[in-house]
Amino acid sequence: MKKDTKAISKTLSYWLRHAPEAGGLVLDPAGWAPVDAVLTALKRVSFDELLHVVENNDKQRFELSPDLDRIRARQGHSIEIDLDLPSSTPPATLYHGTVDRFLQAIFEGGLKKMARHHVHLSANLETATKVGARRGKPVILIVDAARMAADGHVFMVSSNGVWLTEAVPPAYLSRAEATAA
Ligand code: HQG
Repeated sequence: MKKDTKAISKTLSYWLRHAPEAGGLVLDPAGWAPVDAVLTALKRVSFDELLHVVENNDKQRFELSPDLDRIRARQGHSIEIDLDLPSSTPPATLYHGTVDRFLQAIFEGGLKKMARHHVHLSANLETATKVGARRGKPVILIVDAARMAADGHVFMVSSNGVWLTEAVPPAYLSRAEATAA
């Protein structure tokens, strides 16, 4: 009876962030897909099950429009989407979790958005540690967001609390002392 919510979530991430055509979907410029079309593409998933996936997703990756007619990913796209987020003043310090093998390139060229639309930063160490741990032993970088903002760098915060910016030059980066196992 219970569908695999994790599998549905992965499929949704793929369609809504990277490859809408794989689900036969067309996203509007802000990344919204019609819920009807998503349900048709998912096959045998009811609206209630979709709602369950959206509400229980561990990182609140998806959101529904207030009228429940449309769904989108809150961030993390590789396709061209205008999330239309206002710029926000960041906390003085933000964190980025990565791994040792990227450090040299990061300290030379700064944090880059790579395949995504923005560099993703976290307001807390715990989240950054989890993000880094996806790739191996996490290494945490401290971002001097206060100084970046003072120097004119623009920050946005997604509706699920991820801090986004274009790039973080090396001058604003330092390595946190290793605490994570
Ligand atoms: C690294 C997940 C070499 C960067 C997470 C990272 C997050 C560089 C990787 C969200 C570099 C990009 C984002 C440079 C950055 N040279 N490597 N100059 N600049 N890197 O996945 O921040 O599950 O695109 O350190 O929880 O790891 O998708 O970014 O290791 O919130 O919802 O290049 O993805 O959320 O990797 O993760 P990613 P990220 P979701």
